[in-house]
Amino acid sequence: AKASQPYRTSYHFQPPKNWMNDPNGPMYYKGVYHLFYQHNPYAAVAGNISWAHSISYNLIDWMHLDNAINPTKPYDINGCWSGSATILPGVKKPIILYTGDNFKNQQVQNLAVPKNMSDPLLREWVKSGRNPVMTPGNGIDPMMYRDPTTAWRGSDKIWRVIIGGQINGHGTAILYKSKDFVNWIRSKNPLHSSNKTGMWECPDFYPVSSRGKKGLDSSFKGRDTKHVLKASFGDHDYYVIGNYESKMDRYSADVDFMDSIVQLRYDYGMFYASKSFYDSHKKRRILWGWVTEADSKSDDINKGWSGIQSIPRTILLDKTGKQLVQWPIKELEKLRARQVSLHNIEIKGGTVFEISGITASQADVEVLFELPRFKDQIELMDTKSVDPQQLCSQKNASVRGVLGPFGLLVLASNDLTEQTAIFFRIFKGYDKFVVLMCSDQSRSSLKRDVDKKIFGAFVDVDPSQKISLRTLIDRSTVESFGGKGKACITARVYPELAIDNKSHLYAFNYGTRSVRISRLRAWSMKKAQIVEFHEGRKPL
Ligand code: DQQ
Repeated sequence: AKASQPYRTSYHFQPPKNWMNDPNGPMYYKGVYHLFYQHNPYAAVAGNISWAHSISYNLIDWMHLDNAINPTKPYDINGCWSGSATILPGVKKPIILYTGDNFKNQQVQNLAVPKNMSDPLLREWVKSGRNPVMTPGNGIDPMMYRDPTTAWRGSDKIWRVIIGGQINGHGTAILYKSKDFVNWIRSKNPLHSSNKTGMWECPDFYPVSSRGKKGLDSSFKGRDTKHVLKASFGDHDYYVIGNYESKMDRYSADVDFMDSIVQLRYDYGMFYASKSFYDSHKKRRILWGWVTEADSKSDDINKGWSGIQSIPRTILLDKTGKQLVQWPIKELEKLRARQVSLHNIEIKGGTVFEISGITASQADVEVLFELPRFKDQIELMDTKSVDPQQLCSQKNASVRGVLGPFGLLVLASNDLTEQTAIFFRIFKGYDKFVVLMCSDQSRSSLKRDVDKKIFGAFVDVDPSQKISLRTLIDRSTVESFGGKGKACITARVYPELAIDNKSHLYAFNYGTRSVRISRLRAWSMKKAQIVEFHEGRKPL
């Protein structure tokens, strides 16, 4: 691996080296957070997939342990693929369900449990003698049958789990039930399916509260809850919100997958194969997602690593009930160091100014924008039929409008040759004003062979109120939250000039009208402690 590592992140989770993809089996168990992940122990490219394992006490500082599950058996010899952990009540023991790619390259589902319950870190895991516990058959394509969710238990005490699949060409959440977690019976009907999508990878299914700010355990039953179903396909994590009726195991989505132009995604940038878990300690639901690289395979081999995890996010149902809101976990704030603040500053149309005094390559920035009064002078847009990503690509950061683009230029070189722009634009839609959020990577690096695709999303906020933006900058990662977490966009960038202390942060407004920053706070971020375990190392 390269000695100089300008792109290695400082506070996003990464293995010491080599390939990482999906987060697996996240859980909180007896004071310890566990994260497993898809890992190639031998190279910075996909292959030899095993379950690597790390632990933490705060979800920010991590200790890497030995792999928890390796491909060793006929039923998983071609890879130990994604899966989830469930904490069995009563005995209070965690159990993992994962997909094995077997000796015939068929996908089957397997169990693993901790070898030694008195080890607080649960370092060793053993596979069940009953594996595989679920196998394809009866209309299931053995190549499209994977990624079991955390199980949930109905009032009938029966466990349920869904497996991602494709049946008759349709994305499907295949449902299984079990009394003892070992003998699983496939239900006649899937929990849900869609004829508008293909294969569903890494499904997730969980309740969210329509009142209050607490997360819910996967088995929670009670009033004022909705259920979220997430599926990963076409490079994105899409979700629907709906009602789950556990007696009949019927799920109905309020607005189904791909049914409207509003296709809800956790993140409108790079974020895939995510998984959530219920943190019983802090009563919240936390989401992890895999953020892949946007550079080339040979760059990855050269760097010696590929893939990071998003900052864990708390997920709640928005008060409209129509979407989720996500926010970086509170614990991240402990890494905030030097702070700069600005109040009530006007940014005239066509201007840029530098926000100095912090390490711009490693920062947490929160801004509140306030717009002047406006009515009809702004651009009309048929926002009901336009794809926000396309809109951001056509109207990138250099295209001037009336209200917008305004926002931040991050990981920018001092002459702005390199810059990643996260910004808003306001349009007049049919019946209301619409806020577009973009993350423009097109000028992020002088390097070729890097995917510089632009990302975009509509943010369901009223632009006559203040518009908030939080951006986490971490060397090659730009993770942005618009409208207090109503729209998230994660991007990977590889500047050549704007690295380390040559990296700058700016605020800009290329609209013709001026806008105000009613408040801006930016912090230098410390490095998280992400270390390798060895006997005798003192706990974090
Ligand atoms: N990654 C795993 C599969 C899953 C895919 C293999 C999603 O289980 O479907 O590494 O990224």
